[in-house]
Amino acid sequence: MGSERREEVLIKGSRISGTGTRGSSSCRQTQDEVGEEQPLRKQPQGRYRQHRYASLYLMTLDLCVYSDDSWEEAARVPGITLTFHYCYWNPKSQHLKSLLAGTGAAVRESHTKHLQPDALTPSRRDVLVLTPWLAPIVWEGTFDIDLLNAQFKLQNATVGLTVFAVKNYMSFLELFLRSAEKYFMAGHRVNYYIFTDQPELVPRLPLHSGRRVIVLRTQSHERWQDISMQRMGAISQGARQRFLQEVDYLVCADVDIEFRDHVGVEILSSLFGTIHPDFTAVSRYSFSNERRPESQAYIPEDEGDFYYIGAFFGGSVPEVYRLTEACHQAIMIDKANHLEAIWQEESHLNKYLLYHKPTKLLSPEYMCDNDLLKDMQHQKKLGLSNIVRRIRIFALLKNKEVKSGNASQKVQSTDGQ
Ligand code: UD2
Repeated sequence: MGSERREEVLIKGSRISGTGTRGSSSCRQTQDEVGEEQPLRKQPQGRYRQHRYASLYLMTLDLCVYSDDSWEEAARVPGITLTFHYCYWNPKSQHLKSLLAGTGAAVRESHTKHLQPDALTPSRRDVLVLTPWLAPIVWEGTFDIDLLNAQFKLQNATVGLTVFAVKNYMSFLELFLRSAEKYFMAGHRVNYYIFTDQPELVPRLPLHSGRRVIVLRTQSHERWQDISMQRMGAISQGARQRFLQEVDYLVCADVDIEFRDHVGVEILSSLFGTIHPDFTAVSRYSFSNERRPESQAYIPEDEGDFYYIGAFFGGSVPEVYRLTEACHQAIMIDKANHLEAIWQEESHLNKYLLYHKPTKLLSPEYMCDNDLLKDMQHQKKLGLSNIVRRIRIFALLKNKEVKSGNASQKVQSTDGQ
């Protein structure tokens, strides 16, 4: 992480860093990477390479002309030129050739052996595996990971994992990264996007091939609530500035968690949320939603499907951009009206997911907390079976001082790392 490579920048008032390939020239960006550095995509060769650079140049001009820093918005501006640039030259566009990429392999892969699904035998009888809007709920026993991995490889996709480590929450980052290297998207390409106010403290860890750490500077606030809430705006801005170009999926996580078991491509979908472990089997009347009608996060008592945790959600980059931008705008409106939702951005996330149904839900296996763990141990003692069969992600306990910003926490992995 040579300081000579670092260039600090200011984008729209808040500090962020990166090497956006498509930012307007008025936006200076920073990239600060640790660990093994891998080129994200194969570099285009020969004529195509030149065309790509030419197109980047033209796109920059277009963005300036439309004076709009939102690529999505700019792409909607009528005009053949921009559409042509975007669709023909953008490496992630649905060019005919790229649409066909992998189809040959798909025919070959169809010979991969896997168990035949039985139309008359449900994968689990003890839990809901499909919502009324036909989104699968991911539990152990509902998927075949080898089959999913083979399908995912055909997409040639990269997954981005965003995490915030601000102030003394930096103490959680090493375990987060170490455990993610072990269990998160093992065998696949991953970009870790670490938002922090202390880039120099980001641990430099050995990474598996195809995985990189990208450090993005973000603001610190006095109140933990503001730090937690600002994540929506920062992720939305990051999506506009670089994630859309660099990764296919985004997963957004709290830092005070530990990956304890496999978390792979089974979680990916256009838009996914995770069922809060404390609200798995409770009526919607008991959900911890915002109940003040004046707030943008308001949900009436007789509405609500599931209560989603703010600590783990994601989807395709455009969908995560829509979600985070909508939540950010709602937070800003509340702020202007001197309101803060009961569970900050988690309340806004729940409002969004109520009216924009997620295409996949993750069971509490993907965010187990101490209460659930105790319940599980109790069930086991009684000789009863648990609906949660594997703890994949564990929300770590924090001491009060960490939350209030007065001390950092000694964080240790369960497997002694
Ligand atoms: C819950 C949610 C969390 C969020 C929050 C909103 C869980 C497991 N998590 O967590 O996702 O919706 O409620 O109230 O239920 N952070 C810092 N520095 C700080 C404070 C926060 O980096 O000083 C970041 C960090 O990534 C942390 C996240 O913000 O994981 C959420 O903050 P928290 O863990 O203190 O919030 P908590 O436990 O109330």
